[in-house]
Amino acid sequence: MKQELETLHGKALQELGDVQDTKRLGDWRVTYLGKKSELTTLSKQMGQLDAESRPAYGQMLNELRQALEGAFATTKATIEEAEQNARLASETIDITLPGRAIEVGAVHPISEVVREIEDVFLGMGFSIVDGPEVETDHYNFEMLNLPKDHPARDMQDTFYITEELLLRTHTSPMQVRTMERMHPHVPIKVLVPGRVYRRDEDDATHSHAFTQIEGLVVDKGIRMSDLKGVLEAFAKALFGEHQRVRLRPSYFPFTEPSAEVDLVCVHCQGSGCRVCKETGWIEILGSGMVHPRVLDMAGYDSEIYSGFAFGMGPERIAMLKYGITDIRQLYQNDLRLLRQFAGV
Ligand code: 2U9
Repeated sequence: MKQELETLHGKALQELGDVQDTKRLGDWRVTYLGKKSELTTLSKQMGQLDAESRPAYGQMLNELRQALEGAFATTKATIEEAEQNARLASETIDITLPGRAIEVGAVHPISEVVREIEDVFLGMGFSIVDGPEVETDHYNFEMLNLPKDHPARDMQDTFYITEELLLRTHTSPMQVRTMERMHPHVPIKVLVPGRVYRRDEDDATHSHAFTQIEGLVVDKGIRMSDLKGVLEAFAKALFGEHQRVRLRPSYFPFTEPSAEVDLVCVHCQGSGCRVCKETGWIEILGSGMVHPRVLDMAGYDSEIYSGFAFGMGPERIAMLKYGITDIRQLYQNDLRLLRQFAGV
């Protein structure tokens, strides 16, 4: 019997010596230490032995089990270490390789100009409001003194969605909505930036979708000199303290009187050049005193209240500031252009 156990011991150790991986190690354990192993079978058969030889045989079985379990644990540790080393070797990363650079975006020149303009007017106590790009004929035209048969509607070719719904042609409907919301309170001082749409052929200076910033001030006793003072402060903040503005008579249906606002040419400082067509001045704004009919329609009695309004195109200002000659460059998202504004 002792011989039998020694043979089993020898065979088990020899097989264990060939085991190289965890899977086969598990199989080995089942074979030599498992419930159906020879060793377990022999242990179960102990009862058939006579009482005298039982203790010695039992001890031999125990010793064999301990020896096999010890050998198993040692091999297990060796295999696991080898497997771990192999894994570490295959997963080695080269920490000296340079990383992939993160692309840093830039604020788009139009957004940059809009932000700068917003800052200037926030500094003068204006609030910023925005509103829907799909508007009603009522707010986009009727409330701005542009009834259906008004010839000035031709000035703004419109994208209609239905008879009554359209893409706003200016941000002015939002000023009307603001007056309706605020009435009868004063003062109103709002700035309305946003996208607007016109059925224009795109060319170097026109786009069917562009950005507008309009402003509105309503209070008792607002005069044309307030308009000029605010716009001159704006021009100085955006283009430098040396700036001056010049008002020229104009016409808008929603303002009376109306005025175009010119800046001293940012290119030649007024001496005359190609940019200003030798006039020394560049037009950057439209403006005027809010038409009494517009005030009355929105609920502000024009006998008591008055106001001024203005409108400008940030694309045009961005083109002047950055020397961009074709408005379409502002919409093409060409990274060669946009990258130049990183960090501005
Ligand atoms: C209300 C009353 C009056 C807004 C105004 C202009 C003059 C103007 C243009 C400038 C270049 C639009 O972007 S542009 O094409 N705008 O010249 N806009 S006054 O007047 C208003 C608006 C709302 C209730």
